[in-house]
Amino acid sequence: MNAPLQNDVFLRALKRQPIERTPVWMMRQAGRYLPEYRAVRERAGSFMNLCTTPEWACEVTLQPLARYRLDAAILFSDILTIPDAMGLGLEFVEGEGPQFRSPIMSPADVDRLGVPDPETALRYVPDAVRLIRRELDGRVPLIGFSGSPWTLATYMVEGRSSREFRKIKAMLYDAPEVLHRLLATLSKAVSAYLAAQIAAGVDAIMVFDTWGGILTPTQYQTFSLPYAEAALKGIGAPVDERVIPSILFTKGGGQWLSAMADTGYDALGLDWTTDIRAARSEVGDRVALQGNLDPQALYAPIPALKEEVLRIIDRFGHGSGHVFNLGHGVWPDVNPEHVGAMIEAVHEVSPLYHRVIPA
Ligand code: 1CP
Repeated sequence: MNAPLQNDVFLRALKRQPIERTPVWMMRQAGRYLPEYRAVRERAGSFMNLCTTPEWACEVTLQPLARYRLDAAILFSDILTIPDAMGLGLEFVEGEGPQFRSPIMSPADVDRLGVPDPETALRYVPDAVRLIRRELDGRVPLIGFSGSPWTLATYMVEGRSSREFRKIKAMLYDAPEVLHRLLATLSKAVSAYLAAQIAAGVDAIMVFDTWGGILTPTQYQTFSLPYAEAALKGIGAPVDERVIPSILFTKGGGQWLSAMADTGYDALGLDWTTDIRAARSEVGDRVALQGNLDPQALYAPIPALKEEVLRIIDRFGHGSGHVFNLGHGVWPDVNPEHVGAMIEAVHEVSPLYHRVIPA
């Protein structure tokens, strides 16, 4: 059993229920900008050791909470655990990012893929969730996550990080039916993976569609959005009937917010290129919004940084339905003091935007 939550302002904001201030957390909040993360990473020897050892994953998940007044913790893991469990062989090469030993090269490779059982092949993930939940002891909610089927497919077909996405685009144009088969398998894998994280105790889930924004509008509606929707629908209701809010983040997805708002997710993540006021008027009361400080604003002098924080809170405007975050992950060379100043600024200015205005 999870301890009752002492701070549920994040969950209430996702459900657009009344709150007294805007909640704040940060994408990649556990990571290389923190010296204490780099120290544990060094001891673990590799990034994958960190992810696959629940005690280490737990330790780094909790690190940013010891420093900052954050309103949520996010499971320390990676989106590429699913393709790894499908047998692609994930490696993190120093300075080069993730790579697969056996990427998808042919239709036969797609047809060989199975849906990994999260309690066996990915056991370390629900194990980490259970441990983190115990150690958090109800302080703040824990976010579980997955990559979207489309974003996972890009890594599996490219075999590594990419700028041009030549291989996955070639598959999209030359063999769309093969890509659809891959995405269908991935959406089942994502559903099972998220369901296992929920059963292990996460309080909310987020789907990262980091590369949805490289698609044309028609391609996005064909290859990304329907599979992100299917992944959510496939989770099913948790056995204990808890309500688990969900967030969909498409980097570069600002022009598709209305379609995204009709998929069943409770909230949409915004990158920094979208005006949050325009986004709010577009989605209306269908979903909450999360974001969207330019990650580079963390390099600015603190007064300029605080001004940006205030500008975003002010442009969202009065009332619930906003979770403050960056528009993408924090960069590794950011000064941790600036992260602290950003979080404190949200605590300082946001209560004004949640006062009940007398009729
Ligand atoms: O050496 C190291 O310490 C590795 C750096 C690192 C970290 C800290 C990687 C490799 N992954 C992570 C953790 C991580 N990744 C989290 C942890 C929780 C948190 O604090 O937020 C999460 C949620 C992710 C998700 C993730 N991994 C995404 C989606 C979000 C996003 O940033 O767009 C993606 C695309 C990845 C792939 C990945 N893993 C790691 C790197 C460097 C990358 C990006 C590669 C690329 O740019 O293509």
